[in-house]
Amino acid sequence: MRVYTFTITPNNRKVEAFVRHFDLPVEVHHVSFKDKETQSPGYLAINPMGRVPALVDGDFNLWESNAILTYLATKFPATRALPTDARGRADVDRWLHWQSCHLMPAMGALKVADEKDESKVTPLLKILEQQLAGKDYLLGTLTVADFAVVSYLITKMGRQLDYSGCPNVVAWIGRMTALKGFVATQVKMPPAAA
Ligand SMILES: N[C@@H](CCC(=O)N[C@@H](CS)C(=O)NCC(=O)O)C(=O)O
Repeated sequence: MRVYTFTITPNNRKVEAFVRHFDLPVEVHHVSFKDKETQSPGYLAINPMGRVPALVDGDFNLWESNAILTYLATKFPATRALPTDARGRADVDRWLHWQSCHLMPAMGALKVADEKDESKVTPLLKILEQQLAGKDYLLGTLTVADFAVVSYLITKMGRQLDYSGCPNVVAWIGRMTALKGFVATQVKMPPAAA
């Protein structure tokens, strides 16, 4: 099994952190944007969107980061990162959809608004704060949903949000970033030129 990724973005980091956290037998291949690898015919045959991440498992190609997360958690049940009962699974799906339908656009709007307009993100942080009350992870125990959501909050922009009034979120981000998978996928920026 092979995953094509580019660690630095949240959709990629969530997948790579999951693979590394659980030491999954998945080869991690970092694509070269410089060489336009994601636009090559070979890669487009894997992912016609020409984006990363993507996963190849034998003759099965899968793209969309959250689909990759749930696939990996299903293939490797020892991760215990995806509930199998209907309600638990629906709960995970809820947070995965929330991440892609609400959190991601809100973070995108922030970028467009020159990183100053937090009006769309702040209410989402309050929802997370509520959800995390009395819990170590979004659903109590560690699931793929934690990987998907936190990856957006630990981007450069995510780290600059106003977390006042969100102690549960701050503690959870601390727990998540201490996980082996997130430590292993920290991007080391080159030192700024003097
Ligand atoms: N919804 C997709 C988004 C994939 C995506 O947009 N990937 C970006 C990096 S986060 C990419 O490959 N961008 C390069 C490009 O558009 O050429 C997912 O969650 O996997």
